[in-house]
Amino acid sequence: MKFQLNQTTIRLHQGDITQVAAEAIVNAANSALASGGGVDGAIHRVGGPAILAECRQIKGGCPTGSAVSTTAGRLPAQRVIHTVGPVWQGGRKQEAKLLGSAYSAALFLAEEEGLTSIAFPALSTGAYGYPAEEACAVALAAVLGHLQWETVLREVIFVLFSGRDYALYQTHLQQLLATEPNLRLLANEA
Ligand code: AR6
Repeated sequence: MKFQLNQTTIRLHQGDITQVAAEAIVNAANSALASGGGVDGAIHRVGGPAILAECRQIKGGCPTGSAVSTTAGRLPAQRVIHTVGPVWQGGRKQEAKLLGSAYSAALFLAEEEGLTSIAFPALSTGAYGYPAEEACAVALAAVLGHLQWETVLREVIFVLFSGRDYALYQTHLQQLLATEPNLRLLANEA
């Protein structure tokens, strides 16, 4: 499904983020930038050892809510943007703020590097336990908020692993059509 907001297309895609040919793909990393499971495991497995080698050179790792970038190794993307969402602790530990900040930091970094397309997984909703629905609302608010401003980004892709997450994003974006004056539906098909 495709939407348009100002100059940028927002696309929903169901599948594996390592197969997406966006200029930047976002990794759901941890603060130590140590390879883990989920999206992170898949990115290092498919992208090869050059990504972890570069992660190890980054002093201070990547605090929660921030982002750093590395080569994409053998992935079809040009760059991997590693960002760290919060671990869900019940909702009163600034999780929403930190999750929004993880999305924003990745968008700013992509822009700084002149990248025009970026693909996000559903940050924090796997090993970090953030409830999918709340996380979807935060992700869309952060991205749509960012796209109100001048940007070099021409495409933002939300890559959802499950049909359930895809449907969640679809429903939420359709609801936003009513309240977001600059958002419009481009195409219904995936
Ligand atoms: N492509 C797209 N989405 C995926 C893929 C994939 N290949 N694999 C899983 N997902 P997670 P987190 C979905 O756990 O919660 C790692 O160990 C998955 O279904 O990857 O931010 C890191 O090293 C879920 O909806 O990230 C960290 O320690 C979403 O991606 C920690 O996990 C995020 O799940 C980060 O946890």
